[in-house]
Amino acid sequence: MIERYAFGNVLETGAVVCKPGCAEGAVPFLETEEAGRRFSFHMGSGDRVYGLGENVRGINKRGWIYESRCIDDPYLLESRRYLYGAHNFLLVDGSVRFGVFFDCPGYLAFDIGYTRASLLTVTAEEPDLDVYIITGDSLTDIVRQFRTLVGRSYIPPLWAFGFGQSRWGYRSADDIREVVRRHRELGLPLDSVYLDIDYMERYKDFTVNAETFPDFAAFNREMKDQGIHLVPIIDAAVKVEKGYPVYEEGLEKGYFCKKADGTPFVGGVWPGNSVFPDVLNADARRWFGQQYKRLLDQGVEGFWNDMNEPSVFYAADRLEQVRGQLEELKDRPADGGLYHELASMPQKLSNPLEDYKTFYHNIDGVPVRHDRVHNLYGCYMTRAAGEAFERLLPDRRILLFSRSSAIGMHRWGGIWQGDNHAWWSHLLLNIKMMPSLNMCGFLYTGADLGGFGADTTEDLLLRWLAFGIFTPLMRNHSCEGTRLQEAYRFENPNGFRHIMGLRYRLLPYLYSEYMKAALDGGMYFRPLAFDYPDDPHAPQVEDQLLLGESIMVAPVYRQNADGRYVYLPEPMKQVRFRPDGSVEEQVLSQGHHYVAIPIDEVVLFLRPGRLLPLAAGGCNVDQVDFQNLTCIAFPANGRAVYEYYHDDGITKDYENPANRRTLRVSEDQ
Ligand code: MIG
Repeated sequence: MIERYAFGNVLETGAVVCKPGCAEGAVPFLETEEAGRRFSFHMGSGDRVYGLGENVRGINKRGWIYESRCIDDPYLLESRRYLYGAHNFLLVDGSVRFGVFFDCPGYLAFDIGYTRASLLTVTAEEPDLDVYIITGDSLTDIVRQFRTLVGRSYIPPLWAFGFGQSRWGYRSADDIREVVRRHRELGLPLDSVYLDIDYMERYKDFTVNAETFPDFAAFNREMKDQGIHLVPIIDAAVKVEKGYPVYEEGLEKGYFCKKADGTPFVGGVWPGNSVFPDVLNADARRWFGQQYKRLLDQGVEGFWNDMNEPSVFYAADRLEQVRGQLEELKDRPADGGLYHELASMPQKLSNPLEDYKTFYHNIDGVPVRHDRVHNLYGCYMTRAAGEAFERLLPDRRILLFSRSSAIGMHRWGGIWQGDNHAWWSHLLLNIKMMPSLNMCGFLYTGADLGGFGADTTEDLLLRWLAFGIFTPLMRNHSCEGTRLQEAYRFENPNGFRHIMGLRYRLLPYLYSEYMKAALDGGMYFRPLAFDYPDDPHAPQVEDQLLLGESIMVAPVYRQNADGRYVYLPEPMKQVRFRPDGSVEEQVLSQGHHYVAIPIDEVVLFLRPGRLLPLAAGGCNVDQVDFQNLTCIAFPANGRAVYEYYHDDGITKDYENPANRRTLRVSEDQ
């Protein structure tokens, strides 16, 4: 059951697709204070709190304070309270069980036992919001209802489930050719190469540098002939430059965010002084979305939207102030005071939270100050693109994912998990974030495999890939200036070939599970406690995940570990994929086991009565045969079944009953 409680003047966020009427009376479970500003819940000692999508720390969110306040900060540290997204959905389980969604466009704080260990308090900066309370038979049931409320998750084309190679630093078509050549030479599978900001002409959105990428359309064709899709980045900010059509046209039509005096807000990002498309305005959004056509027309079929928190290195006005302050310091004698003044200058230059108060959106003719709707910006930038694709190519799927997001955006695109580091702790963070995001509707997601910042190591990349082969978005991406981390840079290409190749053997299962999760409101990744609610150990396990109906994964995330302890809530079949191509099956009893997992092997666990379909593999998605499957089974009472989904992976005929069939194995056959 879903009930909606409205407070204040609710601003439409677009998160919900079918809004129930307003419920009367007090919000169940929560104490409400100050008419919509604060909600609290007394947690029983064993209660668990799940949700919040993209954020730091564990699957159980108890014991910390989190916020919704999308920001570009490339240090995903445990001490942070908010990252790039705003995912205001919580699930409480224990003495009572309910889901709660706070539908609002502004800042929120979730104090989940931080100030007082037993108290959960949600505080809204603006008391204008809808609160949805969802009750149901199980956590999965509540999530399913929530997902009906917010609408079907984004579905990418099938090729986007292949492996993608990326790096901030590929500068030319020849750089890209080299990446493809090395993968093909070593038999490392590859379906896409990502273009970071350097493909553009001086960081201008929707342009291509004609010197480094001559004839971009021909280059796209050349790559597609080799089974490769190019996926360019699009930044939120538009360069201020006379004669640049996107700038000129947007300016003339008044489509950029404006300051109180009516002039466009100017901030510095990669292209230098830039303006910000008012994607919350319907006309501006349509116009911005239409710009993607410039690249679609040259054969592009996928995009990643970046810097859309929006990221502002400096507001032009603030920069001028700081310049003035520097001027004043010119003649000051050098001493400790001067040092501290100067050392604090970078922080003074960039204060996005203050700068967000200095510009406005035009929402249906009403000026709305940015900070009040801040968390919707990335969501609406991606929606602009998604809506444009529906207009321009209604029958085709286009790959689209974003850095910043809010619930609602899950209908238009996926997300990647931002600027992580090549740290073992961030591999674990990646594992924990997956189910939290899935609850909130974000299914097409993954982290930068190998780590974005800092230097990776061969073993970290191998272990990370051994988890990454299970995440819908599987992309190796890294930052300029860090150690080169394409699989072919390391000593042991066999290990990489085996692990990355396994993705293509598992693809029929992974795609089938993705589609069922999207179409039926399920979770692709689930914490153990969701499926084994009566198992007292299950809620303790945050480093193993159930994936779809058949399997459990238990990645290694510690350096120099030769395996790990795995908890089995029921007997399961351990399936070991060895580098020589052989598959070893062994039934393990319920309980704890130490499982040896050499650096170039992958182990997963098959549940009783279930099947795991496998394909022969391939070096890109086109080569995978989704019809001729072999099945690994763990029969219970002599039978194992699996509901298999497959479709053409290109069009949107999702509901066709021919897409689903039941695979069965019985022991007496
Ligand atoms: O200020 O485009 O998260 O993936 O490589 C950094 C360069 C801008 C941040 C993205 C990252 C990307 C990088 N971008």
